[in-house]
Amino acid sequence: MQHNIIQLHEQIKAGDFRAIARGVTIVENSLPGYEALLLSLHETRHSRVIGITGPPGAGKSTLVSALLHHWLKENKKIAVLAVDPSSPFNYGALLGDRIRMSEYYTNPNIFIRSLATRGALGGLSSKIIEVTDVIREAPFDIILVETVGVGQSEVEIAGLADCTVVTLVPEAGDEVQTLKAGVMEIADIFVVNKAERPDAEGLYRNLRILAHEKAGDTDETPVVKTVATENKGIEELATEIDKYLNTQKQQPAKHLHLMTEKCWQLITAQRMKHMDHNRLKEELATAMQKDDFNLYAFTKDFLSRFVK
Ligand SMILES: Nc1nc2c(ncn2[C@@H]2O[C@H](COP(=O)(O)OP(=O)(O)OP(=O)(O)O)[C@@H](O)[C@H]2O)c(=O)[nH]1
Ligand SMILES: [Mg+2]
Repeated sequence: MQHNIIQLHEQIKAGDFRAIARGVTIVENSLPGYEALLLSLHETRHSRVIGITGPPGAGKSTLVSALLHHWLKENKKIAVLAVDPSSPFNYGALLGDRIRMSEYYTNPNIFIRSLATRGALGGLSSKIIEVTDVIREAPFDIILVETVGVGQSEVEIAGLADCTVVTLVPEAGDEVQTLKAGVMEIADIFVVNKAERPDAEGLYRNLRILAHEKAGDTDETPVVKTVATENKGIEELATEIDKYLNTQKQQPAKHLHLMTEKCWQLITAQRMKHMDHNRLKEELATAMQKDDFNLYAFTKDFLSRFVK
């Protein structure tokens, strides 16, 4: 391994913020040393990854900020990773309300980073997994990862977090009936945010019913009502997260399941690395001109040339 990567790894393990930021940049952009750094990571860290996901505007950042504030009071060391944030200044602005900005930039207990990997080659989810694992190497107690999405992307991040919090808002009330089965699968905790709204109760009840139906002989997925902007329900949410993480420790089968999901994402990304959607389209356009065009023959040939 390159000497500088060994050194960087040591600094990350020691919790040096500049080294962590550098490590994230290397991995995010697949810079030299990228693979060596990932290969040097250990799997014995104790930090817990909490995924906060949900549709755009559901209040994920506000929730993250409220949770962050809550845990800071307990002297926890926390990293926040925001994926595809609508505004890179989101957290700065949000935290500004709660913590003095100067403190936020110098507080040794908070590391905040956003990842703008829209359209990343090899897929976004593998990048999030890799970056999270780099941050996990540092001595944080908690890593909060905010990702946008309802649907596929949620399913993709299933293996990322030790605890996945799916955040919904009352407007989603009718959609709950049609929520993809995958979303039910990945939610360890549901949050009904903006719960001060009158229709929140309906969503809450629907989710409780769904959680009950899904449960079988395991515990029901908790549903927590929050008003993130007013810190309401945050304590309860933090308690549910703690509770979930504590029971999860005794569930090796779940851990194995999450690891399998993560590994699957990484394999998919590796296999797709040389794929190029535009190129595929161009080649198809040419191939389809021929009378003897066969999609399966084309696919076989394309794969043999691009998947190593
Ligand atoms: N009324 C009300 N507004 C809220 C609540 N929580 C968040 N908001 C507001 O909802 C808007 C979106 O909040 P964000 O925290 O940025 O939502 P987000 O899910 O992170 O949004 P994206 O990252 O853009 O997907 C902001 O104007 C918040 O102030 C809440 O509990 N009640
Ligand atoms: Mg946000």
